[in-house]
Amino acid sequence: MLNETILISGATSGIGLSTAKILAKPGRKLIITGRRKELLQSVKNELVEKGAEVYIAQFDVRNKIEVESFFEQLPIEFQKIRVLVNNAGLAAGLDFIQNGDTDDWDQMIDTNIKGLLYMTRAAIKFLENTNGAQIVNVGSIAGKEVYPKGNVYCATKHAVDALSRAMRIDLQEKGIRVSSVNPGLVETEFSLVRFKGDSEKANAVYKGLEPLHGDDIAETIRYIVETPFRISIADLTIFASAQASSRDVIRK
Ligand code: NDP
Ligand code: 8X3
Repeated sequence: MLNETILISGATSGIGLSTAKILAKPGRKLIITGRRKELLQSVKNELVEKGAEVYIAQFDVRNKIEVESFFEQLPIEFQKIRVLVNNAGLAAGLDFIQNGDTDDWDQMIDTNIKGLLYMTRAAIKFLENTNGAQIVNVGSIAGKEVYPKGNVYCATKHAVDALSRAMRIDLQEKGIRVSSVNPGLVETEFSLVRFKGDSEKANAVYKGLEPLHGDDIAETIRYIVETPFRISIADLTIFASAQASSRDVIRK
């Protein structure tokens, strides 16, 4: 659609960054968010080179006030949002429940569940005035299954799964389609963040297999976003070929 606006949370790296790059084209307006301002500025430059109009917003999705003031301050030309991609999220730590760090739990719950809720609630006012509106929630295979030491991260992604299904029902009358995209292993900054900068542990997650790339998930999101209005893609799970479930991964 010409002149449409797409809002992507967490576009400074990984899946969100790939999605922004793949969706960038002339006639499209992109709003990209994240906490790292310098990265947002450099991503904007790249997207503008591809012909998109871009608005960057630095804020923390955990902060309700910051989320609300971001939406209040949106320039008029970026207010006709057709698509919200709820992508910002993270895992913090990988520990048995009895050893879990409660600060890690707070961070995951506040980002993956509450942040997604704040973004969604505030965005609906804009989406409901736009034809063909869509919300794409980035869930995870961790929202469909659980695995050892994944406890709280898995719980947050199960919540995203439940919220996607609930939103699809609640927003049906407003004509807002809701899709859920659930990746398996994707090599991004995800594991580096989970292991707090320990690159050895992070690299081990993807050792001996070819994981998904951010672009693979971005292409799936592009497919959803560009699908005709009569179609509602409810739920997609995407694995690397070496993965068949959270716990069935073949490594060479
Ligand atoms: P990355 O760490 O590469 O990207 C995460 C993005 O989220 C960054 O842009 C980061 O921006 C943003 N973000 C994190 N916390 C906040 C916050 N509090 N406020 C605003 N932005 C935030 O990881 P991925 O690209 O892999 O992760 C994207 C999504 O995909 C997440 O929801 C993740 O759970 C999900 N996922 C990832 C999988 C994987 O294997 N990689 C598999 C399944 C799902 P900044 O740091 O600038 O704030
Ligand atoms: C990220 C994928 O399997 O590490 O959501 O939980 S996994």
